[in-house]
Amino acid sequence: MYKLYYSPGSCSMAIHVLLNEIGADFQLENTAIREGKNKSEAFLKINPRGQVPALAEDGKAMLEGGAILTYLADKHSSHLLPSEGWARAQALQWLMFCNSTLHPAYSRCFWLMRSEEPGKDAFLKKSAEWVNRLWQDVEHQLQNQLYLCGEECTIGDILLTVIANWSGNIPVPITIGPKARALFARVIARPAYQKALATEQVEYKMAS
Ligand SMILES: N[C@@H](CCC(=O)N[C@@H](CS)C(=O)NCC(=O)O)C(=O)O
Repeated sequence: MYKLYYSPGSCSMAIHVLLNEIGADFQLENTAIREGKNKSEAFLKINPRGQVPALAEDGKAMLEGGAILTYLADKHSSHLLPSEGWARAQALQWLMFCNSTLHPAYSRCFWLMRSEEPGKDAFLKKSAEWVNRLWQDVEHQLQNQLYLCGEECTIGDILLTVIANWSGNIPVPITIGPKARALFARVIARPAYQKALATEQVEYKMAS
């Protein structure tokens, strides 16, 4: 039995969706960031950085969303992560793009929004421009295909869809193209995604 420490709508939602996809036996622990539960003494023992996701299994805890997604997909032989070769390399590349490039680009905006430093508005504008540039890359990738890696959904598409839904929280317009929005519509239509949205009580706002 797994236990997922999550905060509604945050990056941990991608793991929640994957746990549904693979039909895993799991429990959820709401570690709501808005309520400061990620900074509780109990959770800091699991992740001293106070960040979700964390996945507990057999008395051990695993951190870092990209690694958790890869671990679960491999362990449960999920079709959402090809098992070898170029197809796997591409799926990992786009997962890492979401986890290590797009997610930190949004995080930078959120940090700046909370900052009281002089000149923060100019930095926020620049940071949002970078987010928009990354969405242009995604749109380019989707010109002739339905998903990031071709015609099949992979775990990167799920994380991409989760991250996109944060866009309305940034007070600078985030522009996401029609191909990406159509991808989000396909991804959120999956029963596993619908179930996670309902359980976390999150409204999805970015699909076309
Ligand atoms: N690299 C980490 C990033 C995790 C992360 O930034 N999580 C956010 C939610 S999307 C969080 O917990 N933020 C609260 C905080 O940093 O205090 C991962 O992929 O697991």
